[in-house]
This record gives sequence, C-alpha cells and structure tokens, in this order.
Amino acid sequence: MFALFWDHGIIRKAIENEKIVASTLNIRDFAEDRHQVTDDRPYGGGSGMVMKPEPLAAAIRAAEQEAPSAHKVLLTPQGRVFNQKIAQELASCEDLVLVCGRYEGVDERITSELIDDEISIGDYVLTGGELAAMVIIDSVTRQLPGTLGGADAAEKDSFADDLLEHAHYTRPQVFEGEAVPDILLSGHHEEIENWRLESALMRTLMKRADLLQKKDLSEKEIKILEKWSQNIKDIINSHHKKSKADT
Ligand code: 4F9
Repeated sequence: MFALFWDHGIIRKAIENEKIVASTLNIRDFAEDRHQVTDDRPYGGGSGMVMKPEPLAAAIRAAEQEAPSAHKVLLTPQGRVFNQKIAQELASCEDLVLVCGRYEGVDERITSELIDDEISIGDYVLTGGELAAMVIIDSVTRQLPGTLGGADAAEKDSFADDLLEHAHYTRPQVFEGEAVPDILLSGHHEEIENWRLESALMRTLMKRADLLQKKDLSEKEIKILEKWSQNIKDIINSHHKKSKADT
C-alpha cells in the first residue's frame, strides 16, 4: 500500500528534497514461524483475530533501532481524534513510528508497553491502520517548512486559526453566468483581505458553527459578527413594523 504513497506528489518531493526520511516495515517479516503468522484467536473466545504480540514487538523494536527517540503512535479507533493541532504536535517530533494494526486489534500488552500515543482519524472502522497512517503522514509532512509551494502556505491553512478557508475564484471572470466578486478584481489589497476574512467567517458560521464557538475571536472578527447581527436585527425589526402596519 505504501509504495505508491511514497512515490506521489508532495510526499515524493519531500522525500527527494530530504525534508522527510520514510520507510515501511512489514510486520509479517518479523514472524518467527514458517507461515509468518501475525494473528491469533482471542483469549476468552469470540469472533475475529488479534495481532500477536511477538512479531509486532520485534517490528516496533526494529523501527526504534533506526529512530531511538521516536514517538510511537498506534492507529486505532480508540485513539484521540486527529486534527490540525495534533498534526502540528506530531510535526514537532523529530521521529515518528506509526504502528498499523489489522484484524480486530492488537494485543493489549503492546499498547501498554510499547506505544506512546493512540490516534484515530475518525469514528469509523477501517480494515487496517495503513490508510490512517497515510492521512497522518500527509498532513504532518505538509506542516514541515519547505514542503509546500508557497513559503508560508501551512500557516495560512484552514483550521490553523479555527476558520474555514474563504471562497476562492480563478479565471474565467464569468463561469456559466456567475461572476467573480468585483472586489477581487479591484486591486485594493486591504479591502480584498477584509472581504476574505468576512468570507471565511461566513463560511465557518454556515458550515461549522462549532469551530466559531470555540475560536478566539479578534477585534476585527467581532466587529464583522456584530455588523451581521445588527443587519439581521434590522431585517426582523422592519418585518415586525410591516406586519403591524398590515393589521
Ligand atoms: C485507525 C480507524 C484510525 C480510524 C485501525 C481498523 C482505524 C482503524 N482511525 N480501523 N484498524
């Protein structure tokens, strides 16, 4: 699964430019038996299989040989739910070992003795932790300086400040009858920045009010929200006046 992942896009460039060093270990290669078995039936019975501890421990220790101070993360639905803040936290680690389980889960003694951190990418079950690891590698890599096109692209990211991105437009100026907002063609940088902040706030309110709820609002942002609030009150007021006049 990882061969294609390492060989594509920003991740590939980050490896080529030595912004990251990446490798994969196959837990199967650490199984001692002839059939390279990595799973076994659960103690206590029941359906599903459990990752055997010995090959998993050997694989984790082999990874630690290469990165002795690595932060060791197990990808599991039981983990803390991944977000941009955790991506930044992981980006500050010198080395990461990402452990991908299969089957119903890993033997609890692996989690308790060899794992530093458990991370989930969302409340759903996958067939294994590999896709979750790729999600984490992707978002952590793009946090690192010099991995994205624009110099400060990661700082300006959606979520870095609990706001969704403002609306984006490119050519043509009119597409299927819909025009780009005039302000974006005006060349007034300050007004364009104000428009973008208002657009970002509006989209966050409409699509992710939960983000706005917990956000630290700036003076400027509060001003914009107050302006909307006043606009809405004015609309409701004039509606009340009209209905009174009608009766
Ligand atoms: C890992 C699901 C991280 C969500 C690992 C089965 C997983 C997962 N986030 N599902 N193995």
